[in-house]
Amino acid sequence: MEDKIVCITGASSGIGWATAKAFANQNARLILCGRRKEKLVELQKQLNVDSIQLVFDVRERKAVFEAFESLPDSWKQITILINNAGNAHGIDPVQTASIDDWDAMIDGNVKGLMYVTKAVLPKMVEVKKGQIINLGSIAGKEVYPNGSVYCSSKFAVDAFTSGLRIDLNPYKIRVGAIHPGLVETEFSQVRFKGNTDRAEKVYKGIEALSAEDIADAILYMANTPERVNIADLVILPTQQANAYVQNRDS
Ligand code: NDP
Ligand code: 8X3
Repeated sequence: MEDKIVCITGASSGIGWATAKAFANQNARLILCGRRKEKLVELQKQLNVDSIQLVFDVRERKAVFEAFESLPDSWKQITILINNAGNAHGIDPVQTASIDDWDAMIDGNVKGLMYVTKAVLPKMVEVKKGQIINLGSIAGKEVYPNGSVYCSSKFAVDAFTSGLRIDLNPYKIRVGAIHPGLVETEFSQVRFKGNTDRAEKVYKGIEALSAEDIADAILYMANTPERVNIADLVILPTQQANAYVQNRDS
């Protein structure tokens, strides 16, 4: 990975953070993105590789493009883009859910991922080389109760990934997605707006996946020979059968 520039959105926490560490262990050069600059600084201190940070909100279209334009020339040719930034906000039936939560999920998980892709793509297309790995979810394969809009956002990531793979086929750019089940990160803290009791219940009685489990899989996708494109990877905890069937220890 020494000659590779890997851009990770949502590097300030969870899966993105673990992925940055996994790629750093392989000596990749890293572009670390997120809104919380202090977290990115903390991460950079733990990495022994050349890295740079881009602080922006993926929902802010102008900020996304300005961020990538601001990269020094020696960082502009991104080899691997990991579109990981995203979150769930709330878990409610449509009739009572908050529209602000919907906006946060659709604008961040869907439009934000598209903006970042659009900002990074021209250089990949120019050299006919690159790889894009999107973070979908089991929630983008099956809908679960009270998750209609988060699930919609991840179904959109799945569809966008498939479409992008078709569009980029002439350019030999690899496009794939990874769809985890329950991963224990800050995800549920964000979903339940800091209500730790509700967040902890999500992982009670189940050995959830770790962020490192997903980082390992992302690294695997990136390390396959260039003739190989892992297009779609669903990863569940052993105690989870699908988006809504789980075998919890009592
Ligand atoms: P975390 O909450 O731990 O991390 C989310 C990351 O996304 C943070 O680094 C956050 O950075 C960034 N982010 C969120 N919103 C924005 C935004 N508007 N602009 C820029 N960055 C943003 O959650 P996970 O690591 O678990 O989630 C990572 C991805 O994995 C998400 O796309 C999520 O949907 C997906 N996923 C998670 C699963 C789980 O069970 N945890 C399962 C399946 C998929 P900051 O706040 O600094 O901006
Ligand atoms: C995160 C997994 O099941 O909480 O995408 O939606 S789930």
